[in-house]
Amino acid sequence: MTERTLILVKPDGVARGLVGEVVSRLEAKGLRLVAAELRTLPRETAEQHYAEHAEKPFFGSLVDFITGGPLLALVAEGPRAIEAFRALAGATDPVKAAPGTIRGDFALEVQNNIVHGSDSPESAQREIGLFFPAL
Ligand code: IDP
Repeated sequence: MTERTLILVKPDGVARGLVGEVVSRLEAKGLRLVAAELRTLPRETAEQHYAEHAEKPFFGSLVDFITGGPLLALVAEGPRAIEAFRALAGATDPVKAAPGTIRGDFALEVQNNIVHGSDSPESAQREIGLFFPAL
């Protein structure tokens, strides 16, 4: 059964020239791109996207970071796409992420961890609706 997931190459990933690397890895895995757009997020969209973290101490910094430059928003699909991309991304904390994963290979700081991938079918539906309402 095909599933869709929302993926972001966050502003740190775009600034560091890692868009090609991320897209190449997900395509090599067999995920298929359905939508892609480079954009700078308004604060309101960022706050909605990360609403579950609104009470966390790092929320303000996270919103500053994710709105601080262009990001690449993607929708990809494939069998178990959500879990498949989370496995490619690696653990949230890049120091704990396994080498061979995107975060494990390219990041050191928990906030600036290169990519986002939806974590459940409910999140994917909500996030795809937020970023690509026409899909
Ligand atoms: P995920 O992106 O692996 O799903 P979440 O726990 O949902 O991880 O956190 C969302 C994002 O918030 C992370 O990807 C990271 O950018 C940031 N973040 C998470 N925990 C911290 C923290 O302790 N300090 C700063 N930023 C954090």
